[in-house]
Amino acid sequence: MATILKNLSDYDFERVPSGETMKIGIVVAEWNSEITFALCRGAIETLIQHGVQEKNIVVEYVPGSYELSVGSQWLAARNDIDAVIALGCVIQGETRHFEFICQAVSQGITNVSLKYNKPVIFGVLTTDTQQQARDRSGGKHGNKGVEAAVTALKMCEMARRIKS
Ligand code: RBF
Repeated sequence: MATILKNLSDYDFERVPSGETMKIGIVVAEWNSEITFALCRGAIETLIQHGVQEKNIVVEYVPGSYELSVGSQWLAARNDIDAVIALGCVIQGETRHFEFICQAVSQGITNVSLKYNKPVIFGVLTTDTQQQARDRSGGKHGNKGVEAAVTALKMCEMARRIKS
């Protein structure tokens, strides 16, 4: 469904697995921190609502979205972490940095996920404007951090079921 029609915070609460026994890593880009810290708050609140214990949420910060790949890799490499959520915000500027960063981080976290055989969730907003990013980090289109947290819990449950 196109994002414009979807509220990123809308989901069926009952269909989200319990996170009681799960340990989740979150890596947050500091670039556009007004947005990314709001994504992080949304993710943490959602994880806690679904039973993840605060001590089982590990948050680390990297300078920008480009660094999310290696930051995710360092967390994914830890045996005790079930899934990693990568949170960033890349806003279209006047240069081609946007394309390079988006391409690098999307490919990078996919590689980490496949290398470590565990979920690494793409919680990166890629928008034309700051306002579009605000709308998706707790504004009128919800919060992508919430969506990322729900995705992490669903994928953790699937991994445990299939891999065990
Ligand atoms: N990082 C982001 O997370 N979001 C951005 O919108 C963003 N824009 C950038 C624009 C330019 C021109 C540059 C040089 C960097 C930008 N970065 C951005 C930072 C990037 O992800 C990375 O931290 C730095 O390039 C250092 O590797």
